[in-house]
Amino acid sequence: MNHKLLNPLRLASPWLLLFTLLFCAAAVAGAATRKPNILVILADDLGYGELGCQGYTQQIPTPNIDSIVKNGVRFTSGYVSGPYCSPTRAGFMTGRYQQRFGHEFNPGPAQTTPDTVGLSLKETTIGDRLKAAGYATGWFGKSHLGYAPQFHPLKRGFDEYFGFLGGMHDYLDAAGDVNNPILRGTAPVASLDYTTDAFGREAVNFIEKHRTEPWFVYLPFNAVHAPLESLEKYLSRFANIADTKRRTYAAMQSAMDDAIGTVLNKIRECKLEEDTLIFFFSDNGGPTAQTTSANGPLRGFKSQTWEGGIRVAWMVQWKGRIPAGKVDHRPVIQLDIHPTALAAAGVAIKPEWKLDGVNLLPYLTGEKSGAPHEALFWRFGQQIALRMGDWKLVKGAGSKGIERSDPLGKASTAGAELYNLKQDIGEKENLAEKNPEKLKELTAAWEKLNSEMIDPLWGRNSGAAEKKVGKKRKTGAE
Ligand SMILES: [Ca+2]
Repeated sequence: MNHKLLNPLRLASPWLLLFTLLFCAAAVAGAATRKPNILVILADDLGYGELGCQGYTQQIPTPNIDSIVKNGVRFTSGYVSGPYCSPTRAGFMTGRYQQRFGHEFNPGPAQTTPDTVGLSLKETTIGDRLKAAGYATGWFGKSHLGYAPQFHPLKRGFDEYFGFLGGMHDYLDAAGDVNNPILRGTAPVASLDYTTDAFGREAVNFIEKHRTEPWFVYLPFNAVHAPLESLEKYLSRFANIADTKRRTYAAMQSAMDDAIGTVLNKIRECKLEEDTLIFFFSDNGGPTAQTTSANGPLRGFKSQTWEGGIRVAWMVQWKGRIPAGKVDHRPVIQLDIHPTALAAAGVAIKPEWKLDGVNLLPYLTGEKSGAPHEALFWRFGQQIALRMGDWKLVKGAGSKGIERSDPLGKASTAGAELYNLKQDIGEKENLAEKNPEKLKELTAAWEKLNSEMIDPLWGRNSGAAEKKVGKKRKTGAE
């Protein structure tokens, strides 16, 4: 009896062991080759100086955003390719300088924007490419890349969309502007609690739904863009701030940090932290006079090619894959996110895509030393800039911040100033006369890049176009 019973067991054991080993090996291999999730968090009009981790204004705690820096790398010279909302978003989406395809300025409000104005259909988005690589793709928040149906996020590589198509939105009223409603897919939603909470919640739900497959979440908050609106639950945190405007701004930034916390917690809860590459940046610098959003030591504001318009909070996290708690002073730009995400996803980057962005992964891991870019380029109407090493060539606007008084005309390097940002982060001392050779070198580099760009396909918003929106809430302008 025993003999007969034991025999099959004796036979079964080696097979069982073999199958167990094969199963475990397959599981390990599967885990190692799992494509990482990609999370891109974009703040709107957040000044360089505002977050706790940036080390300047310490008035508004941002523990959740700061945790990205604690777990990853903060770039002190992190840039965006536009000093304004839509151009920066076009650059991020394509990984290319937006002036290559004429997207130099914002589309205007829905009522005055022609159906042809939006992110060029000749361009391929990061959503298109990650979707083709098998990713579930979700976009939760602002678009600002065109209103016509062909520009809708669902047509640009995204499976799911919840947000609005204009440049700004009421935080509390879903239908505050019939021309720019909050949409689920393409259908206006009936109610809204608070855009910041809602966008975070939608991202969390998407991650939960797709936890077992690779996903890409693009989370562009309208916070902390105007209008200044918040909820009592956030305002009550800042009872110590007497100034109403500043208090409301603080509440908005705090709400955004909370919403980001819910997303990061969901990733942790799903045990996906080591499988998720996370980026955070702002689309342009702070318009301090309008919202109080401050740019720390930087000169200038949103809409300018001074550092205050284009240098932003910029950080990346990939637990277990890139260093934690590191501060990196090498210049990077939001164009880099596109190729970096693709490289992480195992997508081979083709030269014919003509990306301006650089895959930062080897620079983050230390595999490559040196600077990712020889030079960074800006053109915004007649404002120009170029950064090369510690040096910056710049022809900036006046000192007021958002201005629409730039005369039309071609940009040129005539009269451009020269600064050494390592010694002079505030762009106070123009060194052009003292360093004619350096001025010449940077001018030549700007002219070369500029010769590759095309003229803007549409002009800068005019005040007149905005007035046409009427007294109801302003929407698409900024
Ligand atoms: Ca913006």
